[in-house]
Amino acid sequence: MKNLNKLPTFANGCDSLLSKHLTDTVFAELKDKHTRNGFDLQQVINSGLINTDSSIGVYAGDKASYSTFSALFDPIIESYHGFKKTEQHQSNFNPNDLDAPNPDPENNYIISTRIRVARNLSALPLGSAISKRQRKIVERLIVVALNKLQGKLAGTYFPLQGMIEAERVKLVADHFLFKAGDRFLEAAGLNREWPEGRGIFHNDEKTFLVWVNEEDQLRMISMQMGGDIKAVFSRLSTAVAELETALRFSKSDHLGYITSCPSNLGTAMRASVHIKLPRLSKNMPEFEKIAKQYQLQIRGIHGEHSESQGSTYDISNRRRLGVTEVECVQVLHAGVLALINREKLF
Ligand code: ADP
Ligand code: ILO
Repeated sequence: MKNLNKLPTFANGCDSLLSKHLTDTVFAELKDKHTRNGFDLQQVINSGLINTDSSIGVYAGDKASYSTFSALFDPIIESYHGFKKTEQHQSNFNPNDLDAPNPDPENNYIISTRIRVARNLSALPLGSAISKRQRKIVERLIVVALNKLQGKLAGTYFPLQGMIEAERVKLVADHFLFKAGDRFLEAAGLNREWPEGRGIFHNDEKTFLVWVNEEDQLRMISMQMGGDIKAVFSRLSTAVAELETALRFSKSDHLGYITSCPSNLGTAMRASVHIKLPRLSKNMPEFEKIAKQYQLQIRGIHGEHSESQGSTYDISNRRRLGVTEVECVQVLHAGVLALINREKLF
């Protein structure tokens, strides 16, 4: 891609972290830089330039993007996660340290719980800068590792290419599979040669799933109906530890696990519940106030950038870097309890 020659302007109303942090000085410092994989500033910011409704607007093409373009990534990372460039990320994925009894044992509010982490292989570029050949290698390495899983985690890999369309649509509608054609990923170069090299692995019960070569090379997902957050966390912790024995994931002491989007750095964990809040959701300012207090994000039930349906929302931890895996989930648990308690008072 060609380097930019002047500071891009952002449409009125554009509120992305990119538009806030791409100042004249930062632009001048970065405009001629690129990583060893040839990833340049145009590629870092293209998604945010095209999609002016982006909340973040940047993607990394490789681990080196975070250092080469640190003048832009560091302030974005600090704004999103409240994590300073002098800090070190800490991890704790031990379920014994999680205190999370089911906040809704009678199943009145929580429909389902899902926790995912993103990972990328350390030897290869991230999806925005990867070649078609390298993407196939990534898929092969991951499938070999997945095929070694045993017991309840054992399952089958289904490549996207050749999948029956009705089956794909059903997997998406049932919240198991990623959507096709995401415009944010498209502009970031993450959809090149779609659907080649992409696919989904899942066990028979569809409680453990792995997305291959979507925004990140792996999205490992544990999910089940109801609000047993600890069971979901424990399953994911076991699965990730097993896969980590077979695959070398990209990480750094400072940023934790390396991901395509800076919002996913660190734990790369998004822990969510689908929750019905018919009364509280009629009072959005109060709903949003409680979510903000617990640093939770509110999404629609068909994922990011989707609308809610029938007063059911996707509630998840917003911060992923500078907090441990246990803390991400502890925050979700506390926030969900607070939301349920408020809903009961109406
Ligand atoms: P990500 O979790 O990777 O950030 P999305 O927000 O796009 O991605 O969500 C991916 C899919 O996971 C969507 O179909 C969404 O509805 C589903 N999902 C998220 N949280 C839950 C949940 N708690 N229960 C069931 N499905 C969920
Ligand atoms: N690039 C999009 C999405 C950012 C956060 N979400 C994900 C899936 N990485 C934006 O800036 O709104």
